[in-house]
Amino acid sequence: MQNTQKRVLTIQDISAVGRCSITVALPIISAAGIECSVLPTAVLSTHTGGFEGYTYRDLTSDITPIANHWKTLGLKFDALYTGYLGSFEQIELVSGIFDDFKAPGGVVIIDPVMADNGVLYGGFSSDFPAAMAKLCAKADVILPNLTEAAFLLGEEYNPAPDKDYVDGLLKRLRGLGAPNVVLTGVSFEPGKLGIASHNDSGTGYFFREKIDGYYHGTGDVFASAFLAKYLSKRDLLESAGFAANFTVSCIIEKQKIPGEARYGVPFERCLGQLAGIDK
Ligand code: PXL
Repeated sequence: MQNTQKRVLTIQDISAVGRCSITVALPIISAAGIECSVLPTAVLSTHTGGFEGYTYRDLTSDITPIANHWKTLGLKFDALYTGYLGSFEQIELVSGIFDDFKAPGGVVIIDPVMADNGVLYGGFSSDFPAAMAKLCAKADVILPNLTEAAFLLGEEYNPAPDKDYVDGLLKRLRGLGAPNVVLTGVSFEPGKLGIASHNDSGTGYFFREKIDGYYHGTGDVFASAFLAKYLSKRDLLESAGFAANFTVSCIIEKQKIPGEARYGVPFERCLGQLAGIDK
């Protein structure tokens, strides 16, 4: 048994219903044996992807007092992980939190949640991606999907990427400043879907059989499982492959249970796969 336990801070919203952001990150990271602290940036009654009339309580003004209290405790985190951030001001504050709370040897992992299938999520203005790109310069690892990658770079979305395009995209993403990039939603042939990774050691790919359909919250499942594995192994492609396999397991469970996509995937049934990966 190790005599230390890794400690993570995740900074994103609480969507009370719909299995995404903190309600996904906290259980997944905890199941991997890692302590997970949370900095909630907003509380919503549901996420914004498929529900009408959701409530939104902005917690931006709580961020600095929370951080100030933590400073008095001398807290540091082995990883800081951000997902959905709701405003320019939150991006600015989060940037300062990276500076103040990253432990020596710690990592910043940014999932630049803001878009999918060629379009920005509702509520994000067209200049938001540039601010997110600036934040990404402070990350050790960024985890965009293909749409977010295009928005981060100010490029047109390419709905049918080939390998040359993806290889170029990975290099341009790295040019934003993060030394490790994992691109999700990559497909070069019908029936296969996966990820591409890129860092100093080179470019790697990992594919699984494509499962048709839309599964809400799987980006957050992927990012949380990636973080859990990466913290113990620090191997980019292996961690991304592990997270892809975990996400596919959750989708397979979803297919066994009838239910609306907007309520997310039953990752709870797969948490056992995470036990012991911190060792
Ligand atoms: O799963 C990403 C996510 C997180 N938080 C909120 C969202 C979404 C995606 O729609 O709406 C509030």
